[in-house]
Amino acid sequence: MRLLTDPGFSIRVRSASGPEKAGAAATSMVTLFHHPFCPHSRFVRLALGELGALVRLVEERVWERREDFLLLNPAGTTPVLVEESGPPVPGAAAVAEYLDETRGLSLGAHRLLPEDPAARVEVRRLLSWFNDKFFAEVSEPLLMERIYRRYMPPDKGGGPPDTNALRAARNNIRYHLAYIGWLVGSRHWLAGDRLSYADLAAAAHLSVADYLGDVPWNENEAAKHWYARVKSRPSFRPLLADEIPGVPPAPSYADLDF
Ligand SMILES: N[C@@H](CCC(=O)N[C@@H](CS)C(=O)NCC(=O)O)C(=O)O
Repeated sequence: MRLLTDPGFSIRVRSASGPEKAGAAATSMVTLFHHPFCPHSRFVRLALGELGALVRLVEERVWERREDFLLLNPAGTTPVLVEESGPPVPGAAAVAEYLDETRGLSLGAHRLLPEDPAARVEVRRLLSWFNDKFFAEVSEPLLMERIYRRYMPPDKGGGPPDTNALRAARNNIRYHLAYIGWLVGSRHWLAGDRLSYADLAAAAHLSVADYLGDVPWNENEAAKHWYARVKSRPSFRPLLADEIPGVPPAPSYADLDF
């Protein structure tokens, strides 16, 4: 696969309110081992973007089970965040907690994991909803069948997509979309009044399906409007520039006014 973000390529991801608000995150570079279409990695890129962090992206093809990568994360999964001063942080949930612990306060009232314990529970509940449930039911089968299998050698699971898995994912996404629409019917953002990790996780997973043209946006206007709000944030821009050779994005993927 052509590298979509060259290893070693650094990007400054600015927060909506400008880099000055990024606090400590603005001065220290982090390295993210990721795949451009791994939704958990996309979630971390969005969180880093909201924090205004300076990020070096290293693309990882997990099916190669590279030894140096397994040393960072024995599970062999992306994402993994590495900072000079600390241990590798594996997995979206651990990274979310780590970023909150090390940088959350710099966002003040815009902290992505709110201060109130009850509000934190709701954000964590929805974070798991998207990173675990939505992933298992929708984004993992789409990613595996439509993207990863294209590039995996046959002995590692490469080959044509399993159409039954795709059909199930395309059916499952419909009730998730309805749930998002229901949530934003009574709240401004998914977990409450403010943008949180819940919005970033939901949008990250949906963005993979959206690239592939597998989101039936016409079924839920409220969910569509919520997604348009998240998609318009500066933190989302780098994701909209990602492309997979041989799999062009759906026409509305990068369109902020879709
Ligand atoms: N619980 C982990 C799951 C990460 C995960 O499943 N990543 C996928 C790509 S999005 C992966 O690396 N799959 C390869 C494998 O499971 O071996 C997280 O939340 O980050």
